[in-house]
Amino acid sequence: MTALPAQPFDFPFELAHCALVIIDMQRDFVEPGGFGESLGNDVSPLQAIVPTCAAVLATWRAAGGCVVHTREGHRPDLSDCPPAKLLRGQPSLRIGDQGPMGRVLVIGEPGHAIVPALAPAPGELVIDKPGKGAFYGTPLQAELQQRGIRQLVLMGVTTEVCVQTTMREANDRGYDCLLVEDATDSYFPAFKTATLAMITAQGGIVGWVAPAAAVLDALVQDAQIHDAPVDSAVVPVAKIPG
Ligand code: TIU
Repeated sequence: MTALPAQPFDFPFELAHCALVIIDMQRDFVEPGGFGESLGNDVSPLQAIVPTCAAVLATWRAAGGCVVHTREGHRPDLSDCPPAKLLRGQPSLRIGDQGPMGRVLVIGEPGHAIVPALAPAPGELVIDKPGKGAFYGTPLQAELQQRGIRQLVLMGVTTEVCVQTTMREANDRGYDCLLVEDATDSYFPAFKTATLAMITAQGGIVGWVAPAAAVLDALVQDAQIHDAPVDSAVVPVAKIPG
């Protein structure tokens, strides 16, 4: 066990039982012309976290940890999209409409893909989810159980929507969760700030929060404990761009 410095107190990190869960880093949320922009949002702040997510992902892979990617999206016939979600609000493009990156939030369309810098590697788990939480309507819990996972380190977007929903779902299923604070973002800065505060309040009622640098340090320490050196020539330890 490695004590990972975090709020509200150290996170008892065990790589062998911990999955890195990257939530919905899809072109539809992060790039212009997708679902996020169709809702009236400026997507540029979300693009800014990609290098930090990539640094944590590269080190996690080098350490041999379990990696999970999630993608929010729906079947082409939209049969898994409840009317309440389809008809919500007044977006310029609705789910399933044709946009510049194909049909919005539809599985297999260009906009549904994870951004190239964070593309899943062979053997990594990719969870397609119809809702905000990564456990609802997906095999995620069974896959984590098979791998002996008890802890989740989370990154991705958006902080107060799909990331926080997934953390709360994970809480109720018994997982300890840590959110990497500089590897998540919201279209609303105040909502990100509030979410980080909500997670750590009341003695970590939802979980822990820590910067990417602390996660990178913990990965190196875990590798030393288990005599599995992480190659510092390859791994950008504590060198997070931007
Ligand atoms: N992935 C995710 O957070 N889905 C959203 O729809 N987020 C918004 O903030 N709209």
